[in-house]
Amino acid sequence: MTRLVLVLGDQLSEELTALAVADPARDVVVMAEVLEEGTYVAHHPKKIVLVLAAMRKFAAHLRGQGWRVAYRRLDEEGAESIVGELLRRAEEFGASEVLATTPGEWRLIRALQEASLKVVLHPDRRFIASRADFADWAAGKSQLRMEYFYRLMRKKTGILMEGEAPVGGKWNYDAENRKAPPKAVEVAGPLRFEPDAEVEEVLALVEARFGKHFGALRPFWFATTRAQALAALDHFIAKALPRFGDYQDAMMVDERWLYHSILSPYLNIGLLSPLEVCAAAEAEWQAGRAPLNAVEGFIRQILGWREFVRGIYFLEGEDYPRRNVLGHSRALPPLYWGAPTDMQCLSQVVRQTREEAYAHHIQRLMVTGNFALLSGIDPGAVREWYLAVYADAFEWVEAPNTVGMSQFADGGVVGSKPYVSSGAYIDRMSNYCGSCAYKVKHKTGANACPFNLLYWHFLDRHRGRFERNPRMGNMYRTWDKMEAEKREIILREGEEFLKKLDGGKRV
Ligand code: FAD
Ligand code: DLZ
Ligand code: SF4
Repeated sequence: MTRLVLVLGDQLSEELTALAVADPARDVVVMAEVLEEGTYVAHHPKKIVLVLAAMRKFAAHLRGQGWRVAYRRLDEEGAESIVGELLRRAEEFGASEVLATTPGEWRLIRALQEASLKVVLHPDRRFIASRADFADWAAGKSQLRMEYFYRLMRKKTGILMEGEAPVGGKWNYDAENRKAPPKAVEVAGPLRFEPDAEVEEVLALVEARFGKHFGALRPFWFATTRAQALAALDHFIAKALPRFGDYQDAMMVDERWLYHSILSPYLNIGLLSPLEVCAAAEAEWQAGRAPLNAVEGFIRQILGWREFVRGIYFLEGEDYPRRNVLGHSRALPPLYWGAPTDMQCLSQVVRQTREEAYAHHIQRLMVTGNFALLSGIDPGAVREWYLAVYADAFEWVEAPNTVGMSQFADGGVVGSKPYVSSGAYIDRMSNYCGSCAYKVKHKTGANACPFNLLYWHFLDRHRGRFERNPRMGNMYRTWDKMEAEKREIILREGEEFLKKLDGGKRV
């Protein structure tokens, strides 16, 4: 009997488990563009185009390989949910069983498990650590730290290893990866691809259906095939990787890419595999064309962080994305949706997010994330924002980064302390402050950088939770040493700033 083989929009890989266990002579691949996946959050239009265009091209690729593919385009007759489409196709093909690769989101896993159809979920093997590997590693540990998991992944893959030891004698070269912004950036960013007729068709469709979502649709230049994604990988490895390490944390006015790879959208929808990306970077070091600090720093993000956060997402369970241990409840201010702001750092990051569906890690963590955490914004609203606005955002990777790393809403599962800073950190790592209406060196007063006020406001209001954290004791000692009058002014001005934010006023 015919079986259906489900391939989701972020499962565009030939080595997908559901394809491996299916039989092209007997089974039908089901792929479906559905309204529900485009609107469960209001995804950035560029992200929707990326997913739909890459889905269409992957379907053609599978047909070329001999698969029968039942593909539903959004403007064709059909159901508006994945499960609805499966039911419709089951009837059409007289199928009663679905082979699926476990989705990267609890929402969809539950929908498939609850469908009135037999759905067999196979593990997603496109990761270096399986869910079971991660659970075994985590068992019995009171604290899970990325660094130790990363070492295990290095040993498992043999990447940057000499026998049992790390090459160069150190596991981690992070200390060499924190340079302030360079004078100029020598790479013109990622490889861009002119939309072909098929992408143009999707652009028109997305404009008509999702035109009101936050984000600029054009210019659209993402890779939409594996061949293009491989070309983007080669471009990054040759042009930007050697300097990736040095400037990994730097931020610059009107410089969107610096030496970052912009490969996460391709990794996350399956056009590239994590291991091939790491191997390409390692080969560049072996050939003497990229230094170890850059290559190790880059590989750590993928072999370490990417695998670690996925492990956390599945280990922690379905409620994880909704955690809120700090009890934050403030509404997300309109500036996150592009309302004008005088804060240059936020203005730069939000503008770039709107135009490119991209911001690099430190922009997400130390600008938009830091501001939301210091201001006490509801982490649920923050999570929805990140899930909507970035082309690489899928819940398994987005939630631990947002709820955990950025908002500390998980109480310390991902990070041992909250990532908070005053304006001084942003000033050190960027050139934003020089052109800001606020003064980063002012601690109080009308022009004081809001991060300077909110930083102490945050520490003060969460004293009970963080005072005894060994990594935060210094901060409290500095606060306590300040004159009482100054502390009072900071707290009062911080409060006034938050009132302004709540009132929807420009900040
Ligand atoms: P590079 O700087 O070139 O890094 C190389 C690769 O490492 C990335 O492509 C990515 O695959 C991986 N990587 C780096 N950091 C992380 C990380 N913390 N977690 C997982 N993988 C990582 N990444 C996503 O892929 N999807 C998300 O939805 C997402 N949401 C985030 C939300 C917040 C609040 C924060 C702080 C980070 C988030 N990240 C997310 C992690 C990181 O910001 C992006 O992976 C990175 O900016 C992607 O750009 P890039 O490809 O140029 O990365
Ligand atoms: C993100 C996305 C969008 C916008 N649209 C679709 C779609 O129409 N069909 C589909 O199969 N997948 C889509 N996706 C990706 C899914 O949302 C993703 O597979 C789940 O969130 C699980 O990670
Ligand atoms: Fe951001 Fe403050 Fe610097 Fe302005 S002064 S760019 S608000 S950190």
